[in-house]
Order: sequence, then C-alpha cells, then structure tokens
Amino acid sequence: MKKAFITGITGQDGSYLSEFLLSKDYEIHGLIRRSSTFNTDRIDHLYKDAHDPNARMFLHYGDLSVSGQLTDLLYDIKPDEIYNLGAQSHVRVSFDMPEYTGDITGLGTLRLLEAIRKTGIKTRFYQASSSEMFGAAPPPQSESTPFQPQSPYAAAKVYSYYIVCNYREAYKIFASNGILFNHESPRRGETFVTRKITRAATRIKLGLQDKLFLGNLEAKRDWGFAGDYVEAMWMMLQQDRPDDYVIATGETHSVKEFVRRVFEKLDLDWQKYVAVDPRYFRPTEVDVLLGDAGKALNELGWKPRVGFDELIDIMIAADMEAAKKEKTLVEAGYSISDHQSA
Ligand code: NAP
Ligand code: F7E
Repeated sequence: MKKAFITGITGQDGSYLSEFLLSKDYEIHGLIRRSSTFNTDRIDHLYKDAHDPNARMFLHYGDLSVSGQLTDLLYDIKPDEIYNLGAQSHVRVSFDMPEYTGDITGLGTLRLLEAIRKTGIKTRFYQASSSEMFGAAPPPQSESTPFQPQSPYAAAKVYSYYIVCNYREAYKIFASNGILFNHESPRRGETFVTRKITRAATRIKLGLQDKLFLGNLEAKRDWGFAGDYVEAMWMMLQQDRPDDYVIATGETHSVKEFVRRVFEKLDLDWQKYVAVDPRYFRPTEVDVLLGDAGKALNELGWKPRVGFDELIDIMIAADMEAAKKEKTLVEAGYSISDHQSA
C-alpha cells in the first residue's frame, strides 16, 4: 500500500485528492491546523476513527510555518508521495497579509523540501504551483511563458516554483510543479469569485439575499473542475522523471460572463442584483489567463472532462441544495449569517 502525505488536506483540492488516492488504495496522512472551529468539513465523509481497522486516512496537527515538526512527521511516516497543497491561497488577501503569505505559500515549500533532504527519505514531491505566476504575461500561457507575478501570493508561488526546480537539480529529489489554472467545485471556498456567485445567486433565487457585491467583472479566467485537476497531480508523480506541467482547459471567460450565465440559468436578471464594490478590486490585477495544456495531454495523457457549462450546473445544483436547507432553518426561526468578503 502506497503512502501519501498531503498538506492542505482540508482545502478544496485536498479533499478531492484524498478521495482519488483512497480510491487507488493509498494510505493517506494529512497535515491539519488546530482551529477553534471545525475545519475538516470537506474531508469528514472520508474519515474513519484511527481505531477502526479499515482506517486509511490519518490526520496530524501541524503547520507549514514549523519546520522541525514537518521533518519529524516525514521521518516517521516516510511517505512515497508528498502533495504540497497547503497555502494562504487567496490573492486579494495576500495584499492584506503579504508577510504571512510569503512565509506559508513561499517558505512553507522550502521547509518541506529541507525536511526531505535532511531525513534522506525516498519520496516524490508535488508542488501546487499556480497560473497566477504568469500574471501580466499575455495569453495563451504555457510552461515556456516567463512569469510576471502581480501579487504577494503570486510572488510567493514563483519562489516555491524555483526552489522546487533547484532542489530537483541540486539534490536529485523527484519534485514536480503542477502549474494549475483556476479550478472550482461545490467545495470551493466561498470567497473565491465562482463560488461567491453561485452561493449568492441561489440564495437570491430563494429570497435569502438581495444583492451580490463583486469587484472587477472584466477579468478573464480559464476555469476547470477541481475533480479533474487532482488526477493530473497524481499523474505527474507516476512519470519516470520529474517535470513541470500546465493544467488548464484552454478556454477563457470573463467574471461578467460567469455571473450572467449563472443568473440566466436561474431565470434571474443579473443586472438587477449585482453591484460593483471597489473594495474587491486588487492593487494589481491579472487580466487574462488562458492555459495551453498541450504538454500534459501529450506526456501525461491528461485532459479535462468537465466543461465550463457543466461546471456551472454542478455548482448551482449543490448551492441550491445548501440554500434550500438554509431556507428551512430561516422558516424555523433560526438566524443565518450573510457576510460577503474578499
Ligand atoms: P484552499 O481551499 O484555500 O486550501 C488551502 C489549504 O491550505 C487548507 O487546507 C488550509 O487549511 C491549508 N493551510 C493554510 N495555511 C496553512 C498553514 N499555515 N499550514 C498548513 N496548512 C495551511 O486551496 P485550494 O483551492 O484547495 O488549492 C490548493 C493549492 O493549490 C493551494 O496551494 C493553492 O494556492 C494552489 N492553487 C489553487 C488553484 C485553484 O484554482 N484552486 C490553482 C492553482 C494553484 P485550513 O483549512 O485550516 O484553512
Ligand atoms: O478571482 C475577480 C478577481 O479570487 C478571480 C486562487 O485559487 O486561482 C485563484 O485566484 C477573478 C479575479 O481567484 C470578485 O479580481 C471580481 O480577477 O476567484 P478569485 P484568483 O484570484 O484567480 C489561482 C489560479 C490561484 O492559484 C489562487 O490560489 O475574479 N473578482 N469580483 C473577484 N474575486 C473575488 N475573490 N471576489 C470578488 O468579489
């Protein structure tokens, strides 16, 4: 049985990757942060108590800011594969917390690579690199496009990308960068734009919310489905040699188009409900992302299965269910929070 160690296991991608690896009979070890509120919602359905003989997922408290503990964990677990998905992953928030973002999203990667080097364990390392690294570079973006990062988040990811390349060359560690373009799902954090839109539109449809405040509607993104993208991560670590790959759909759409399509599918006129609030603008924006994933198709045999329209349908269906449950609670006299941020 192969063992995988996953940082960021409680996040969107961590949950889909865990499902995928469990289906491939892996034993999974995940790093989780201590929190005063529950932060394991996305993986609760996969978890079995450690006393259960069938338990194959084990969670370890820790943080990407603490190197000694990461080293101890890797030494004890000796995973065959490591997936570094943990990060302060919100671009807008990285302007508010640049130092913390650099520490976790940038130096966190170095801490893991140093833990591999120091323990001498034989393992394969996946780094969650990002299309944000391309920043202002004109589309389409591929593995050969020079990076022009436009945020503290993107700059931290560029640092991680290059330190992965350096440790691969210097210490012959099997380490690969997956340069993933935006990928979404019903498990996407609610302050990322797609989920913010599907959550709000379904709540508006049921009379639970009046308005949706957004930032830059003109930005364009190459949006895919997270479930498809985690398979590409695994494929990268099954190759004969480590390398870097762009993962994308090859289609781009504006935020405005995403909003319009979601509201249309719910028979709502988006212009009646959506307002622009400059608080959601970023000091520097990434205008257009459009990935060329030709190398991943040729070398990994990877291509996306879920298209733009189907992705929207999946997200609306899940958020409509959530909104219906909220409505039941409201009708029973419970109060629910309605905070829109980032
Ligand atoms: P996400 O939902 O925001 O999850 C981030 C994960 O990192 C969470 O499990 C979070 O834990 C954990 N984390 C945050 N700070 C940490 C710390 N100090 N120590 C340990 N863990 C920490 O992100 P995602 O969408 O799944 O993305 C996964 C990775 O891919 C991230 O590195 C992201 O930057 C990168 N990426 C994402 C996309 C995308 O479109 N989704 C595209 C390219 C690259 P809590 O649950 O406790 O907060
Ligand atoms: O913004 C615009 C915003 O926050 C997308 C992360 O997973 O993908 C993600 O980063 C676009 C931007 O994602 C709002 O200005 C308009 O142009 O959903 P987002 P992101 O910044 O592209 C990359 C690949 C990652 O690596 C990151 O970890 O939408 N936008 N109005 C808004 N964005 C937000 N969040 N909220 C708004 O109200």
